[in-house]
Amino acid sequence: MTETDGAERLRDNTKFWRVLAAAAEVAGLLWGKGWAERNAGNLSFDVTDVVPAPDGAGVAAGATALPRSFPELGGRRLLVTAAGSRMREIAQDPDRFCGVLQFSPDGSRHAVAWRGRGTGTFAPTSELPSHLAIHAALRRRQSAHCAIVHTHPTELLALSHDARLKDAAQLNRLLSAMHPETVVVVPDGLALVPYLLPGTFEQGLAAGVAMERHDVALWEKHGAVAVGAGFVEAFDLIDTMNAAARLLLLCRSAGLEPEGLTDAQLDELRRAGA
Ligand code: 2HA
Ligand code: ZN
Repeated sequence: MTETDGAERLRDNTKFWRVLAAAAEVAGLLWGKGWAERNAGNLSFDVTDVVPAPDGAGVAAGATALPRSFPELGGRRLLVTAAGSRMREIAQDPDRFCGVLQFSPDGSRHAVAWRGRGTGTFAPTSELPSHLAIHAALRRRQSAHCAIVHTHPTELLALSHDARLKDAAQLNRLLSAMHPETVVVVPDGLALVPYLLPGTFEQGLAAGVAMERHDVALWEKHGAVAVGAGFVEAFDLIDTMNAAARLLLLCRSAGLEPEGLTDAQLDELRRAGA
């Protein structure tokens, strides 16, 4: 399909516009939270079941070749935010700052199937490797989750600079003791991904591995990422974990060492949620 045909076909696609509306809503929340300086953060959504396959379904030979293929993504379509786009802009104009990528049947290449309104060309987010690796992990998990949110949540990031908190179990214990809600909303806790150069394939693959068993991950000294049925659900996971981090830092900055929930109280919470 040409990009113009794509726009024609998507005009009356209510489900597609709902995805864009949710992207706009969450982009506004991220900006409002102060987690989205300049072009920080990016979003993606597997729209394979929402956006029909382009005519001829093939991805032209001129399509972008990936450094490695993601067979799980073969033939699929992903909505992704544009390189350099700002969350505060996406909140206003989601159809201008998002595009749809169509993957080749073997998942080794992608082409722009829809480039958004008003832009000459569409270049996907610099964090595309992590989005691809995480969507591939979701397919391997046979997850129904379609949405990925990456952002820079201030308090979680501050904690990721604490050299004493390099161990995910220890960090999760600390966060859940601060805030019962974390046990309810993120029962498996978050994964910790050691710092790697943002936007690299190496970082993306590490992000994908972390999401094999988790719905939310903290990327050391960089940001957080979460998956969910929709953008709002993914946002909620980061928001809940960040609330626990904020409480911890607030206590510490007030000079008090928080008592936290006891092991017995945490066990009781887990049993209640099970
Ligand atoms: O898209 O968040 O990690 C900008 C970033 C880089
Ligand atoms: Zn980032």
